[in-house]
Amino acid sequence: MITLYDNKSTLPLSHPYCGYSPYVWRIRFALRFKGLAYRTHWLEYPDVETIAKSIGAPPTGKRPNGTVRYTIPIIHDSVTNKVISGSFDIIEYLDATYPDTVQLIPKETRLLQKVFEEAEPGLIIRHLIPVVGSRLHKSPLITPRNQEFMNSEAGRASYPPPVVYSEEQEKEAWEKFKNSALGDMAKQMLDSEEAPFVMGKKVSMADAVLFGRFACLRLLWDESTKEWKEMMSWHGGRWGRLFEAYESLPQVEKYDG
Ligand SMILES: N[C@@H](CCC(=O)N[C@@H](CS)C(=O)NCC(=O)O)C(=O)O
Repeated sequence: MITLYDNKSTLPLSHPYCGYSPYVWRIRFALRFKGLAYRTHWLEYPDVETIAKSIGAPPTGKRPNGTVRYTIPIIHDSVTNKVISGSFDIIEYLDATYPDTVQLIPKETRLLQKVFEEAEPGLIIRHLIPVVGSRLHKSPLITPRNQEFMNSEAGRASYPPPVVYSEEQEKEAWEKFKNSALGDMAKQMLDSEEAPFVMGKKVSMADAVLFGRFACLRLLWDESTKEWKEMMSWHGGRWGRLFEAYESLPQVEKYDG
């Protein structure tokens, strides 16, 4: 069985949306499409490095001060006894280890998938910062230890500083997120009810990247909110169809806390 290491919110551990890391959601997306069962090992940010080292997960980068940075997602696969970190590497590992499952990084598109993943901060995140900026840091859904991490220097590699934006700035940010970030992208994509994915009918890593970002927003704007409903209806409902494609698949998550 695969164990996925994820960061918890204050929601119950059995709640399907307890985790909110966009990068971990990429893996949940991949595992669901691949039909691979997994359980979650919940942690909080200050535990990531200790746990990563204890299970032999490699760091995924460096902090601005030059020290190594350990991140989630991490997976441990008990079948192969391998531990992998970094969302791209994890999905590539899953493709290679389970070749009969849906391949999210088809070899001939590897560079394109990688470039898309690396372009995401410029395409989406920069527009999202003022949208979530004020809310995220004070959300009661963030555990106190995670709040502390997010407000610390170490947290800067994962989170923007806790700037408070005016209502006007937030409104403008939503428009830019909708029209510049997602709208410009949607214009370049196939537009058909039967083809909800970046590559049309074929799901890939690029969809995991987009899905992950929306799934992270769902912590702040859950499905009952006007914001979520609007997001899912934007651009002909294509983001909604991406979620429907995921939700329509059998659950592979084992919620044992
Ligand atoms: N390139 C990594 C990035 C993962 C990442 O940034 N994870 C954040 C959580 S959203 C993290 O673990 N941050 C912990 C830290 O910076 O100490 C991936 O794709 O998996």
